[in-house]
Amino acid sequence: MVRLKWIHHLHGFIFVLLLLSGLFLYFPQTRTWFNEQQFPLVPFHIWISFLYVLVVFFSLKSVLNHLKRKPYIKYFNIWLNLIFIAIWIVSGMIMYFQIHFPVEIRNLAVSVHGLVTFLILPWVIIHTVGHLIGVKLPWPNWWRGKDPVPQTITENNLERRDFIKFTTIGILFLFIGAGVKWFQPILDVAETGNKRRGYFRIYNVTSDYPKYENEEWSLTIDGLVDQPTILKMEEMESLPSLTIIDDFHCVTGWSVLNVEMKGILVKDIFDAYGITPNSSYVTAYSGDNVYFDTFTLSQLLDEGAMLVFQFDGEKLVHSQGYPCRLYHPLMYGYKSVKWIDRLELTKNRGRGYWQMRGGYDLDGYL
Ligand SMILES: Nc1nc2c(c(=O)[nH]1)N[C@H]1C(S)=C(S)[C@@H](COP(=O)(O)O)O[C@H]1N2
Ligand SMILES: [Mo]
Repeated sequence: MVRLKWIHHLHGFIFVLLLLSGLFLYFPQTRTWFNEQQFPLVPFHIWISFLYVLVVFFSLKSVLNHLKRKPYIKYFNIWLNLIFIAIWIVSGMIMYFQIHFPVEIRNLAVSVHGLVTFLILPWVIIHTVGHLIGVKLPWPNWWRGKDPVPQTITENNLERRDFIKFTTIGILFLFIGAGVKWFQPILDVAETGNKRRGYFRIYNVTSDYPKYENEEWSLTIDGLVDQPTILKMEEMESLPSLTIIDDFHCVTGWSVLNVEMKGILVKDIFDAYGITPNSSYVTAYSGDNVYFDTFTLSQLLDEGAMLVFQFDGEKLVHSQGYPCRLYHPLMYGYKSVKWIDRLELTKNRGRGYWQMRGGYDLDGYL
C-alpha cells in the first residue's frame, strides 16, 4: 500500500498545480502578473494536465482494486474526481480546438471549465486539510439519527463529511467564482440594455497599461512612409467614422457577439493624410510599450481594419484600450492591439508579441 499512498500524494500534488495554474489564468490580475514574469502559464497548465491524466490512467486499476476491499463510501472521492476530470477534459479540449466548434459551445466550455473548478475547490481544501491534520470529524446528529453508522465505515467519516460540506460550500464557492467573472459582467450588460451576447474577459499582458487623459493620446504613422504623420484626437474626430456590428473572438475560446464598434478605417486615415507607404508591412504598437502585432499593409487597408474608439456606443474603458484599439474584422482578438499609438511601416514582416511567446498564427484569421 506504500505505492498507493505515493500515487495519492503525487495525484494531489499535480492536482494542486493544475488548480493553481487554472485559477491564476482565471483572474485577470494573476494572468497579467505571470505574463509580466514571462511565465508561459497556458502551456504549463496544458502540459501538467497531460501528466495528470497519465497518472490517473495508469493508477486507476490498482486504486479500484484496492477499493474493492473497502467500504462503499470510499468510492465517493474517486467518482467525484473522475466526473470532474471528464468535464475538465471535454471542456478543455473544446477550448483548445475551439475553431472547430460553434461559438455557443465554445463560450459554454470556457464557462464550465472555470465554474466546475470553483465547485470542487471546497472539497479539495477540506480533503487536503483533513489529510494534513488527520482529523476525524464527528457525524452530524441529523444524519446519525436516520442512518446509524456501521462499524466498518466509521474510519471514513471524513469522506462522508466531505460530501455534506462539499455540496453546501460548493454552491457558495460557485457563486463567488461566478460573481467574480461571469455573472457580474452579464448583469452589467443587462443593465445598459445591451443586446450583445457574452462579454469581454480583459486580457492584458501588462498591469501598468497607459491611462490616457482626454487629449494626451496621439497616433504616429512612421517608418517607411514619405512623411511621418502624428494624428491627435481632434484630427481623428474630423475624419469620417464608421459603425459596424461584429463578433469578437479570443483565441482562448471566448467570444462576444454583436459588439457595436465605432471607429475609423485605417484606409481612410491613409487617404485623408495622403500617407504614401514605401513598404508593404506594418507593425502596430501599443502605448503600453510591450504589446504589438504585425500585418501586411493590404490587411490593414483592404480588409476593413479600423481604429476603434467606441464599443456599444460608449468610449472604450481604460482596461480595454481607451482611447483607441485596432480592430480587424476577419482576425482574432489578439490582433486587436489596445492603446494603439503607432503604425510603423517596415521593410520586412516581423512577429508580434504572441507569435514570439505563444506560437500564435502570424495572420490570425478566424
Ligand atoms: N495592448 C494590448 N492589447 C491587447 C492585448 C494585450 O494584452 N495588450 N490582448 C489581446 C488579446 S489576446 C485579446 S483576446 C484582446 C482582449 O480584449 P479585451 O481585453 O478588451 O477583452 O485584446 C488584445 N489586445
Ligand atoms: Mo486573446
